[in-house]
Amino acid sequence: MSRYDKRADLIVHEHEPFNAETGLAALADGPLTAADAFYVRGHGPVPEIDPAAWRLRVHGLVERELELSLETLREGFRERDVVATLQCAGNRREGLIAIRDIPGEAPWGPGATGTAAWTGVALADVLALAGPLDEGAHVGFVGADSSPEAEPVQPFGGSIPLDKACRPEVLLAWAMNGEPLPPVHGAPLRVVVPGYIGARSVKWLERIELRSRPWHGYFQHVAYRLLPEDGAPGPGAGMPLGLVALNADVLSPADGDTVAAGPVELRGYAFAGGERHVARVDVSLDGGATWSQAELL
Ligand SMILES: Nc1nc2c(c(=O)[nH]1)N[C@H]1C(S)=C(S)[C@@H](COP(=O)(O)O)O[C@H]1N2
Ligand SMILES: [Mo]
Repeated sequence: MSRYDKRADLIVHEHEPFNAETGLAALADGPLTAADAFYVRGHGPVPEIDPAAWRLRVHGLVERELELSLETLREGFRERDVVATLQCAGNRREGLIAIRDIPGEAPWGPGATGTAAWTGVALADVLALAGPLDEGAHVGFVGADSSPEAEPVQPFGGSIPLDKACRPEVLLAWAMNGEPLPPVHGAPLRVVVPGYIGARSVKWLERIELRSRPWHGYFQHVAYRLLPEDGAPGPGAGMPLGLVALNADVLSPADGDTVAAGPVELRGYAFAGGERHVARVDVSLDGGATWSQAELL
């Protein structure tokens, strides 16, 4: 066990704030990723939160402002379970950096992703109680952590469109794989937005703000954006990232491994956010010259 009760086989990119990806063997182990193997992406120190004093504020373009304790969330709303993949927008950045450097960003391999069973309440149920006003088109989330990486220094935040927020798979979660949510993963409560880049699944959630426009904070208006080839990062430059783009990787055998002649069982993942389900997987053994459809086991 290392820091934050993580297994020793995590690949640590940064110690403070703690940033580490799931070991490839752990990721290839099965469809669910154990909490002690799950990747961690943080932009500031893990905040210390007293769960008894903690409240979730829901405000902005709503009929009724809410202030909810954990007890009210647990007792006042229907509990739901969702199995969902989180994937950092920086997943597999190592491969991009091999082509052109991305200054100041960690060279994440294919392990900045993981799938867990999350338990909590549907964001939609909480929003229904608050009553979004007609002008409310985006749902903003703010965490309790403060990020010195942001300009100016500010809490981590982001937003998703209201129509996504009202879908039943978007959770306010207090448990991960049947255990209380670990502090490093956002306890006492985090958002889980299946299909969107991990950055929208805000940890240590303190505030939900109904807005007419997308989130204007650093982590959506400046960072986590897609830039044209010759574009420079800056406020509003490029387009905000949203749904995770279709991507895939082979986890085992590892790059450079020698394998015996004959059939080889490959392990890996293919994932696309939103309604674009992965229909098939093709494999090339000759660097992309020819492809054959994989038989999925
Ligand atoms: N409050 C807060 N929420 C956050 C972050 C953060 O730094 N602070 N990082 C985001 C990013 S970029 C990702 S990829 C996921 C990672 O979630 P995990 O650390 O539980 O794997 O959390 C997101 N939520
Ligand atoms: Mo991320």
